[in-house]
Amino acid sequence: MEKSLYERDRVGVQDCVLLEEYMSQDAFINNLEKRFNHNLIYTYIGNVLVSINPYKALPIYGENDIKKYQKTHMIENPPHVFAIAESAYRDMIEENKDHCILISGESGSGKTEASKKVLEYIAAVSNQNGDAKGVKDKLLRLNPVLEAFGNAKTIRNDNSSRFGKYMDIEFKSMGDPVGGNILNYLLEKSRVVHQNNGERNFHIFYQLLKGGTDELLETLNITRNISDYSYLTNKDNRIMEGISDAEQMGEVCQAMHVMGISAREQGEIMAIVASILHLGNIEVKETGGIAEVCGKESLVYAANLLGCTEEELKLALTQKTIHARGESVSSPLDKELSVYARDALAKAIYDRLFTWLVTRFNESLQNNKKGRNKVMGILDIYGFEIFEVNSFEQFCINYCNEKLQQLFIELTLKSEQEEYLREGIEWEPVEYFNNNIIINLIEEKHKGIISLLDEECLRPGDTSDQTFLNKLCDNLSSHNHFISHSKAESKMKKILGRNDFALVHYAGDVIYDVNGFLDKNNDPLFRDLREVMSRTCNSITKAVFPVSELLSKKRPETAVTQFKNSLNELMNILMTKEPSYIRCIKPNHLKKPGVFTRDVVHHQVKYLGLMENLRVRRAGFAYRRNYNEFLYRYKSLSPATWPFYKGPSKDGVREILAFQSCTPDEYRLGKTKVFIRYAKTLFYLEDKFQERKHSLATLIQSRWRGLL
Ligand code: AOV
Ligand code: MG
Repeated sequence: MEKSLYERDRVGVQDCVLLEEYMSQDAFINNLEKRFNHNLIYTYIGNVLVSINPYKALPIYGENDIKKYQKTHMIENPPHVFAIAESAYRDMIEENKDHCILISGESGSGKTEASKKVLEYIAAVSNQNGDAKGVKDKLLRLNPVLEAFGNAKTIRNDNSSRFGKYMDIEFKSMGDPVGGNILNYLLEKSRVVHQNNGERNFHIFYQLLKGGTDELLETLNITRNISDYSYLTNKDNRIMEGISDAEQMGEVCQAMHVMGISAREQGEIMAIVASILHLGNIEVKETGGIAEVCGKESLVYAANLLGCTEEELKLALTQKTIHARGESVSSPLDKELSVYARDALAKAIYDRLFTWLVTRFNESLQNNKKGRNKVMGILDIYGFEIFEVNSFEQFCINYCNEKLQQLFIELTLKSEQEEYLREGIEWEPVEYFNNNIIINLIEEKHKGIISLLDEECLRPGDTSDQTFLNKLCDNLSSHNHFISHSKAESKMKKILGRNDFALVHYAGDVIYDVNGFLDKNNDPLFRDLREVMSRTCNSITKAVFPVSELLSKKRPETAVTQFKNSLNELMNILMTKEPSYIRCIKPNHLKKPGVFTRDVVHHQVKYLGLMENLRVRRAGFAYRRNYNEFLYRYKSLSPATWPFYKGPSKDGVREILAFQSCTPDEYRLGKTKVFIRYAKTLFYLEDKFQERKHSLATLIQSRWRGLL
């Protein structure tokens, strides 16, 4: 049990509910810092794990560490992501409940790494006899492929997830994994054609150029030279420290093989990736307002790889056909529209390829044997982010983080209140910032930002990003969490441009540039291009651009509405499961080990609501423990319970507390648990226990000596 309680002065307390000055934010951060300086990156707030990114490999994830946590209770070992995984896993098997592990924190704080550790742990401790090896192998191989296609270097994180991921692992009643399913959310596909300075395109492009065999590159007509491709250039920084794109390529191909993707399909996938690079190199010039493709080489290569004719692709890129009353009329595009069409095609192909991969993985992980299985979900999404210029993508990402924060608040408050009610202990209400107000600002029907954006996208007539911004300002200016240029105070006014609006998010103020909002939300892909793609010989592009889509008369939902609906579905899924939380914190903005910048941590502690979390968790009581467990540890502290005790454990606990002269103010006895109000009471009991243990040991030793 709490071995390191004694080390509290040197390395801090492992559960912040035991901090004597638990109300003070400084004490809380001091504790995190103390622990971080000793490479203790994990700390609890009750059953919530706080994890601080060490930015260096720590020797705490080995086989022995896994063994240490296996079949143990959370309180028996120091805080660890393995303890959270173990507790969720055991509870799922023993209590027969679905679980989910919710990982949150800002970009670069360690969510994806934590999710991988959870998976590794589960794979290591489940089905040790081996007949689920196939499923486990697949679960472990998923990440390299998903990351290759869905992660990229941003200025916040060298391996930033540019999509949201929720993964369910399905278990048989004995705890053997039998299948899985992934839900993916909104890939940031604009990255395919444009990246900001210091950032990269998705990893797979570099992996292919650096790690593909000579033969493959020759077949795809691509070089190893990154600067040959316009979709990969214009950036300052293309090299990533410590990551070898070439080596990763091997791992990705092997993983695809394990996932059941055939060599032929892998060839088609790489053909698509290469075709996008060629598409980016197609140049368009304009004569008399009419676009014309120049430099045919890239066009030919792209058409070949996708499996259409060069002529078909060229026409689709330079003209637009309107079908009406059985007739079709084609009109030429100008240069701007033609380049737009080219980029839209590149983004659409990549995005659909990504979804195709996820679908294939799900087929490969599908459990065909039906029965009542339990699932454990792991949620790892893109974290809250603020860049110099924030666009539609950041709006969606930050909105998603608001939703998760809301879920966290609702569920932690609810479960604490329920526990108090269940135990018959009086509940002392805790003030909590409820971010519902921001969610309403975004989601509310008719008046929320999403509704206004959709309205502007669907409204016929002269609409633009600017008319959308005007609409926002007209409707929302009085809202406390919305700031328009005209409403901004002078300091903010300077930085808030005429194209901007700002939202006061739970995690900070973010200025959004409306440029591109309408287009990204409408996400149009000209019909001519969709038609060509539906006729391609590459079986993947053919499958992901189905003819049925062309026949459908229904207007597809806008991007933001699709996202909103899928997030709400996700919230419903999560609400039905027993949640565990990992709250990730970034110690500095430099991506450096050993640097703990208080301001940076302070900000995250504040917006993650960790202090409120702590207060809720304590709600007046620093510590709570099941009667049996409490009695087991402290029974030597009262003659009524030592050495033998046979009565009800609640009475035993009462005896111990009375014998140790604890006053009624210091504790409450619930139905199944004892609640201790002050950490000092617990520390007092602990010290007494240690003294007693020591004197008992000495006594036993001297008896032995006497016998000899
Ligand atoms: P994120 O998932 O929270 O960001 P990551 O999990 O990708 O962040 O972590 C960022 C980087 O920090 C990793 O690539 C590692 O180099 C390092 N790191 C994180 N956790 C650990 C750990 N436990 N031990 C060692 N290094 C670690 V984003 O995906 O950007 O929101 O969208
Ligand atoms: Mg991530």
